[in-house]
Amino acid sequence: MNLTELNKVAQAMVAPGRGILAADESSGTIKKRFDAISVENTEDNRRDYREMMFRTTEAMSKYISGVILYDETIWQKAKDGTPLVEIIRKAGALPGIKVDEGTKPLPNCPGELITTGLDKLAERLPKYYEQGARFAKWRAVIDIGPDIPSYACLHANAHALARYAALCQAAQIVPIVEPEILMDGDHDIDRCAMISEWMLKETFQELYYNKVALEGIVLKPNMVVPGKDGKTRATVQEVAEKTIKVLKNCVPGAVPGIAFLSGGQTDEEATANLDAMNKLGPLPWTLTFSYGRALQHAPQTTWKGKSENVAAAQRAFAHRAMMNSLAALGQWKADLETRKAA
Ligand code: 5MM
Repeated sequence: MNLTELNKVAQAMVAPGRGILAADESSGTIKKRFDAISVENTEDNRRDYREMMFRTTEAMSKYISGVILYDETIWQKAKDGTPLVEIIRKAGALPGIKVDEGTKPLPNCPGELITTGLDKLAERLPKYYEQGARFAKWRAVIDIGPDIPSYACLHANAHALARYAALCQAAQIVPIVEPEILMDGDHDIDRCAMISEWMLKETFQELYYNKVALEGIVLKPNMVVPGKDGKTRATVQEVAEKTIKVLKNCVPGAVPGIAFLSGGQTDEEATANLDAMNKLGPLPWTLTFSYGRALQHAPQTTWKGKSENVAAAQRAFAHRAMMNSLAALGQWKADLETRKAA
């Protein structure tokens, strides 16, 4: 493992004012997104949609540091025959790859999930490296309920994250470590804070036992928010303060950066919360975005699968990328949202 190189890539992923586009929806998830805009879930439509974002050249080169791809996409070529990874690279962003293989029920733990994909991962990683991937992603999914999560679930998922991260670093690939506490449920923000802290402590302990070099990872956590069916909503300031408190208690300063998931927040909530956290700085790590839905909702609903909407959808994507870039610098203002690209 060349840690200097891994650290260079991790630093580039969280470079000031830049963040990650999570475009790694599995075929089932992208189907849900396409169903919502009445687009058929075909390989060509998935390619055209993603090509449209990757060709939003200015936004990609100024605001996007890397793109997380699904296995299908990393091997795909654009309509004109250019590999999609080449388009991403030419725009100045790094290609990355989702390597987990989704979740399965965790035995003896009703309602809880374990992320799969460790078998054969050591053999898959060099192929992705050869294809241009310089970072990878693995997501652990933790649900909050009256009796969950259990210690068994947190421990098993943290262990899998650490095993994945160690294998990535051995293959000279920076692992994005994503322990996601879901927003589903009616729990309050303090319960989310408590479970987030527990999972992060568990994750960093497992990373330590598996000898993962923290200088060569990027952490992708949830923000600390109330469950989406909870009675009490939280203010932006409260989300920012509680998230930073948890992160300061759990994440060593050796980690180059933290790139949040949006987790079902609205586009503007995800931007405002990130901005508020950065305004609380200076912080030990760079804080940026690695959003899927909060970057793609606007371009998706503008595009609707129609070629005549491509330019407007690219403007919508560029706008969200710019807003989140400003938030990553703590320089976003709500009134900038009204100057939306038409
Ligand atoms: C883009 O969605 C990713 C993949 O989801 P599936 O494996 O369920 O198809 C997801 O892992 C994503 O990278 C993160 O959760 C961040 O996305 P959001 O939408 O939460 O910002």
